[in-house]
Amino acid sequence: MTKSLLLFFLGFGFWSAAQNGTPKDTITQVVQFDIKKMILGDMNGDTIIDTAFVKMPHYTNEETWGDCRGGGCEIEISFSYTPAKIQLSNAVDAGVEAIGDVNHDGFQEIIVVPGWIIGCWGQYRFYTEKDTQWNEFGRANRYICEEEPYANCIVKRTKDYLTVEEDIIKNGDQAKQKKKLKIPKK
Ligand SMILES: [Ca+2]
Ligand SMILES: [Ca+2]
Repeated sequence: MTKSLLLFFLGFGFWSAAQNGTPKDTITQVVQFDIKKMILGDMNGDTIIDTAFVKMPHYTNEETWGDCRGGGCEIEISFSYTPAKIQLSNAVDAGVEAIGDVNHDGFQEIIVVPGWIIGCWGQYRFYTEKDTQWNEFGRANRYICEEEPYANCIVKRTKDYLTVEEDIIKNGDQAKQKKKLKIPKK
């Protein structure tokens, strides 16, 4: 058994065990979970539901947030249907959501949202997969403490562009601002 596969099974054990209890807060979750499983729907059109696995670091100890074991606070996201992976640095958690087949190549695009220990301002990062590699094609600044589908940020879809809404601070108040992301060619 390879090391990463072993880690996966260990992580899945922690994840399963944690499902039986009730995690009190996100800090507890990060410490307990090695791997978070996220159901994405059918990503590649083969009618099989696909899954993302978010491998999250452990803290060196619970008193020192921001210090992660094994070097840095890094996330690796792997998928059930493709060998392509996404690596994020300066993150201790991440969310993944499918947003439909934006460029009509038969595979859904995704939004990935890296999470840090504290703070409500984050980024939605848009990815498309080509030749078993994930490529980022845009970002939107978002207030991430409100739980909502990531796809809510997309206000318009055309053949060439996604129009997304960013959260900004304007004259001291939270406001929205539109941004156009060019859709990558298939
Ligand atoms: Ca599938
Ligand atoms: Ca696509």
